Amino acid sequence: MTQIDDDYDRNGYAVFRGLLSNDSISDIFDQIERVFDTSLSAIGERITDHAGVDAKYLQLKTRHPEIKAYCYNVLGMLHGVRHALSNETVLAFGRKLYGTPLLAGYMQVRIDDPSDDRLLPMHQELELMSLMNLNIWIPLTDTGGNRGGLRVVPGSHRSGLHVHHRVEEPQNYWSLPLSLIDEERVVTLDLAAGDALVFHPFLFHGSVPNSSSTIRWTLVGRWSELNHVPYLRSARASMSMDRNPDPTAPGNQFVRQYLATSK
Ligand SMILES: O=C(O)CCC(=O)C(=O)O
Repeated sequence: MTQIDDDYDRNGYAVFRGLLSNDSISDIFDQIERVFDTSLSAIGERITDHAGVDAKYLQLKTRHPEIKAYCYNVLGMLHGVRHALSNETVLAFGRKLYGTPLLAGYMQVRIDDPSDDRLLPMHQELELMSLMNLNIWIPLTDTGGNRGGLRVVPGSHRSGLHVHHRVEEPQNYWSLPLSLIDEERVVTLDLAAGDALVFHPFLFHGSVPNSSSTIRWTLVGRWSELNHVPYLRSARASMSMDRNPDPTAPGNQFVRQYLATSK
């Protein structure tokens, strides 16, 4: 067993240090900036060449929030982003973990500016094709300290699948019940740009506010394994699972064994 295997098994997450080189990170930022330049110039906004990617993002966000949202949707499709989130070392780890080929799920670039308008509460990673998946979170800027990042509860992946409910704060999103979160066990991860965090779908995790004056940039990807995919088990199943999957729904028979309350 390697250190990565051991960490993942015990804590529900592990870190591949220095997975992306500085050159790869620069290349991804260049691609992101090209997306912003394309929109800015198409809508007649002035582009200051050396403004940098942060300023261009904030320019769009302040002046054209709808186009900014469209750019956000497109960034996860950039080839540099897909390439980084399909790193062979990480995927080999996932294939060994689950013993099946992996299905590509939602890939995104997260942009957390100091307004903190995208913070996620503590949750498990659900609503994917499979109940079981490998999640990859790669900061493009150093995290921890006052730039915030991700907080997790080590070992929480062993507690099973929990019911989530919708909360308005910090964002209209799904949250684990607060009573489940023992704040004394919460760890804020301190990762360098280019490190890759891999984590189990049941790991309790959520955002840490960005109290710096800079933007936190992160790549996030999800890979589903094949053995817990309702869509492959019933012609009446949807392609993505529900946030709170019903064990009696088509193709969901396996869900019952993971429900936290059944333990
Ligand atoms: O990066 C963050 O702040 C949170 C990301 C996260 O929890 C997720 O994508 O599921």
